[in-house]
Amino acid sequence: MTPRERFEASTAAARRTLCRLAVSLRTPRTDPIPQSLGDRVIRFRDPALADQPLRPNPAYAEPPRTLGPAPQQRPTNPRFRAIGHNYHVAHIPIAPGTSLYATGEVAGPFRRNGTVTTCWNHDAFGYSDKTPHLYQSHPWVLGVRADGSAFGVFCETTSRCTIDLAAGIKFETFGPTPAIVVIERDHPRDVVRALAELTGTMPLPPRWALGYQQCRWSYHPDARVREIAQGFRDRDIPCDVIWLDIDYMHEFRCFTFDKEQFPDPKGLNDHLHTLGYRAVWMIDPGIKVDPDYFVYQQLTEGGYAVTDKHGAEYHGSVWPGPCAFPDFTSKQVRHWWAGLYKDFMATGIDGVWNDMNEPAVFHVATKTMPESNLHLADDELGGPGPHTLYHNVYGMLMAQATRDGIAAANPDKRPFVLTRAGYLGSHRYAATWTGDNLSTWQHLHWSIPMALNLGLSGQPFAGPDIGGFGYLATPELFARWMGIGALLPFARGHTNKYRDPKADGAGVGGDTIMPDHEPWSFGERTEHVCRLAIQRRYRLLPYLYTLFERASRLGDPVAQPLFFEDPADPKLRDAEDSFLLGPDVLVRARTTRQGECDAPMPRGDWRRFEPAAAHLNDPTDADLPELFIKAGAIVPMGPIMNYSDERPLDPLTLVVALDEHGKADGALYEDDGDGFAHQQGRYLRTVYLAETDARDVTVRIEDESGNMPRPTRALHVEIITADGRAAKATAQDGQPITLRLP
Ligand code: NBV
Repeated sequence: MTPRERFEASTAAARRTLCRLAVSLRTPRTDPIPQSLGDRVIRFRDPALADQPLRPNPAYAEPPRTLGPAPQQRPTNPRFRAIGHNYHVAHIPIAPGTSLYATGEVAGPFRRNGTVTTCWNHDAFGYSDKTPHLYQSHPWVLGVRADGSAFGVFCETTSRCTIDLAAGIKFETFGPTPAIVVIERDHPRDVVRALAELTGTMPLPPRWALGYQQCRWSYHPDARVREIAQGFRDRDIPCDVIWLDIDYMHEFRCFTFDKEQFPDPKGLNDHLHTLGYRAVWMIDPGIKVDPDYFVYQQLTEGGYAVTDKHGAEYHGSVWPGPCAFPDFTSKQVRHWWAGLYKDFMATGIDGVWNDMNEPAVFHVATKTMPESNLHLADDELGGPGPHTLYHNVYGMLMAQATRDGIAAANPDKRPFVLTRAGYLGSHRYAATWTGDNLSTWQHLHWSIPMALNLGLSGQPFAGPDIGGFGYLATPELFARWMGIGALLPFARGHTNKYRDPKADGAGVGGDTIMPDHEPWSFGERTEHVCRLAIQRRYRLLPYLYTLFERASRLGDPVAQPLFFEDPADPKLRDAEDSFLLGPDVLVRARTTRQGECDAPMPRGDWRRFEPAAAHLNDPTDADLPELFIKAGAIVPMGPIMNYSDERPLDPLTLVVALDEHGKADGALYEDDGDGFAHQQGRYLRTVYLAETDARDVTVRIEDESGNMPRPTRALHVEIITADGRAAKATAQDGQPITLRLP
């Protein structure tokens, strides 16, 4: 059967099922039907609709198995209500003192109580806290009760839905009957881990993707790309990745190169590689309608495009003018799309950036394709159906196909994809950024809570456009933003092409070109702060990589909210300008022009440390967030490098903060930084332990695992004492080392 025949057969079947399922106006029922999906993971169904088949949901890494009925009475029992067969409400009451988080990619307050978020992927240039929906959909809420115990609620729907947190948790869905899945745990971190058991974890990215990355819309022609790349090296500002935005394409045709401006993409990528860079190039979903263009030819010949409600190829306008859109809901189409990356990647491209995949469409009020458009959708996704069912997962499925494509093109390398649109679970395929923010203090402030809420929604690899995308940054704002952005999981500077975003309301068309937004574009002082900010990131890379490995194994967010440290402390619940990097490092940032950091410190003893600047209190460093290490922790650091694999990790520095018992410990994870040998055991995980005997502190290896040999290297130990003094000593890694406390 061709995809189209299959589609027609199944839409007829779907229509028959819908008729059978149509329900009339019903009165509310209060006893949901609970099924166990695992230890304290319960799926609730509306009792009135329990005979209806549930639609599969692509948030799950594997379809979850039901293990039988679950106990009836829980504080989080949802109450269901339905009107007709297409409108459902699930209400989950919350106890006083419960704080709510997550809800995916959202601007506005970090704690989400009182907010309403709509899940409907949307091209949201210059968004604000009033924008109902941004680029991604995560119908998922994390609740932290007064006693610090926690729960998570997932509304199993891909349709448009609102998450109303005004009074308890209310999901309103506009589509087929959803089930509600509730996860109960004693600590919020464990809820996020349990979510990762259902939705999968982020695969370990290549280490270079943790470095600083430089983008703009667009660096062109190729000589400008080379100039930017050289600019970082000449100024000793570390940078791992240069990004190529849409202007490299021939008239915005994906998988082509502009012959005049980019005559030799392979030569350009080779050159970037020589300087130690990786190159990430953009691919959008809109395929120019042009019978002479090979991608469009294959798309139409295969019948791979999304169609309108009559079954004709749908065309919507994007960058190249009228475009057709691959139907990523079909495995066959994803396979075809993946294949397109073979030649593209052969030019030496290292990673791919999927933009506009909400999918964004120009010149229509909805900014996307009609909801009546039709998708081929495989049975695993729920079978053929209208765009309204698949809109929110379109971007995730595109990222999946992209990841498959670049993995097949470079089977020995870890794929790196960045996606703008996403759905709960898209961390399995791609990292993300928070879209077209603006160069304002408000947007700088939001960048922390946005990354935190994405982390609590299962996406650990996220960050903002550093400096802000729209508008011209000021030197002060840019410096401050770099200080913060360089400590968030995904660290990329980016800016708009045009300076006047009002030109057509979408940042397009104004003819004033945005001035440069590189770290050196705002004068010497800003350049100095940016250099320090990025150097800090590179010194912390061994720790960051250890956190990413933990995220890929357990699902822990890399950037974590302060309340992870003490979930029962109500004072930590609203912290927006301070966050934890993993369990052991605390970041306190200034996100307003004049003000100081507002957040309280969590309990316990935290000590200032400074990885890059010469002095803790250098006045030019006031733009950099303060960094603290937790008493009882050991944080591994590396040397400053121009790029992440410029040199081996030598010397390895251990920053040690002893607790009140004179002890500390901490882990370091290492592997080749790329490839898959780590999956066969070629890694080294070392747990270092510091113990005190009178005034002597001995630091030694407590545990090691993995079969990567320990590199021969120097070990620097720095003990930060409670009064801020430091004891330092050097030895050979692998040997115990003893220091006298000052
Ligand atoms: O490809 C151009 C831009 C890109 O730079 C930006 O990061 C995306 O979010 N893209 C949006 C399309 C144009 C936006 C106005």
